Amino acid sequence: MEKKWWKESVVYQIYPRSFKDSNGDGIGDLKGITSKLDYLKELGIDVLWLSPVYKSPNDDNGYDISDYQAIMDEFGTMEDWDELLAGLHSRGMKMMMDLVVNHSSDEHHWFVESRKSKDNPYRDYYIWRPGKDGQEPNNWTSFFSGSAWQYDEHTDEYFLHLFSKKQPDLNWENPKLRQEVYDMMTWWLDKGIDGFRMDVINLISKADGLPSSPGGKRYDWGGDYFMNGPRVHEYLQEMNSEVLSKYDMITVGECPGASTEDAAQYANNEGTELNMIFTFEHMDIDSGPGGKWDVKPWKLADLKEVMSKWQYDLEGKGWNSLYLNNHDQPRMVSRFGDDGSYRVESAKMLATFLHMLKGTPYIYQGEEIGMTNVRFDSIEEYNDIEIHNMYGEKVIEGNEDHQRVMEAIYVKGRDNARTPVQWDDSENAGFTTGTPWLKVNPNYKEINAKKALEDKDSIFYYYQKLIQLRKEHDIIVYGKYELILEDNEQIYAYTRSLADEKLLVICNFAGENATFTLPNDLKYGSRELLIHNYEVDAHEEISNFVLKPYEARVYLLN
Ligand code: TEU
Ligand code: CA
Repeated sequence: MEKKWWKESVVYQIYPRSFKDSNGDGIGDLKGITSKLDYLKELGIDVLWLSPVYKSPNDDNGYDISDYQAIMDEFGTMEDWDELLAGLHSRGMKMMMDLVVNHSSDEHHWFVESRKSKDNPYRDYYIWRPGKDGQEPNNWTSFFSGSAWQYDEHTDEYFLHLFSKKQPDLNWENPKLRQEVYDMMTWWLDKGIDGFRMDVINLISKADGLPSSPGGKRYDWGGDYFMNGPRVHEYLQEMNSEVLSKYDMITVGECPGASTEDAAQYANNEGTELNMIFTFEHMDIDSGPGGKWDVKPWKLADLKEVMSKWQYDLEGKGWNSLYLNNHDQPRMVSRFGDDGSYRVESAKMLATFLHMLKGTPYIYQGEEIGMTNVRFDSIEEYNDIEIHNMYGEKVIEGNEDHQRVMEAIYVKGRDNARTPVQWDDSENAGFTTGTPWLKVNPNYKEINAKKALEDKDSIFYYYQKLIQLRKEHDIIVYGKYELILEDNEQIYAYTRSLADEKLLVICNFAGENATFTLPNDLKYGSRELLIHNYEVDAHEEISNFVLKPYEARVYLLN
């Protein structure tokens, strides 16, 4: 068990556009974040992950970067950024920047040059191919619907874009491009940042020859040819030796389609690549064979299986990251809990479940006050490019039922997570004095940070307690995980073990009472209730008891 500060940390993710607007233009900004640093300190988080704040035409809200070394005008200036970093550091918090280098914006000067001619020095910074029989070079579909290739008349070739057509993929095969990326990373690290969250970093190496997917559709999923590709570990090891190994920093790679075997290499204990990765496996348990928008009810058995697999498979080999939502995912309380009658109880239960697992926990803005999904009446009220492209393909071109697609958006759409943070019960939830870029969730009068701070039993203070416990008990960070009561359909229970101590984590995922029975082989001398989301009678025996809806308890056993 090697001790590391980034294992002991809790990370808080900010999606700057939606966090806090300081100047009334309706868009969250850097000064807005700086004005809330005391709030974050009060919560107790260690590291702030800032979703992209770089110059961008905002086709994908900053994940399309046109200048990696400048700040987006709407978010402020480099001086504002310096002030934010200083504000974090002076309060003992760290800053992790988003690194988006699988692709850039088509407005990045590299791409502006690249498309000029086939012999331009920047041509090979991107992935250009001639068409095949008057069609795209292969049949890959983009994450955001349609072909992953865009034709460019000027040089009569196509360029690859796994995301929007304004996000051309960078060509990592080109050592010059790689060096530019490393230099840029070094520049930020020398400015004093403490880490990087790396956007879809396991997509940077594409299979030789870019073969078409064997699936029969016009545009088909080609993930086998670009997820965890042939040279990805080589690139990350190079990045590690050129940049990462020179700093005491935190790194997390976003890795859709990575298995635990892949993860054991990306996040290996020897530290030759990254500290940890984001898996997507638990985010897929409510998707049918048709993918993300093919919504199906999820099962506790699936959650147990996926989470336990990641806990067991990385034990002694690598480190996990822990999250239940982010800017791309629905709100966790709406998805895995109950955002109606048991919103507070279930939000606390889910937080307990996640923070007691082995790994570094990530909190997404608004999670700490139990923010929920949103339902807008019309498609026009949505902003997300993924939602609009999908709606266009399915409803406008594909004649699917409008209402059915809207229902899927209500459950899975990324804008669920992107409505402005609800600060108080004043107009627009105190997010802006102007008109917010995306509508505020109408439940802000009930759910907001001001109210949470005034209520000692709020979700906010529950998170504060969870984070404090992490600082007080090594076992929460380093204890070994073991699933118990595997077949129980209501309760997810597990233990963590370190030296003579055991942590017993009991979470009722059901909206009704559930009976907990302690496994016979779990012996202990003394016990201490560390955290709980309902009143508990101190003398209650734990060999057998009834849990209330969404009840969670953590016992420390000796
Ligand atoms: O996301 C990549 C990714 O694979 C998914 O999260 C994807 O956007 C979503 O599930 C679609 O269903 C990263 C960023 O987190 C996301 O915001 C960006 O749009 C995307 O990369 C492109 O940069
Ligand atoms: Ca603003």
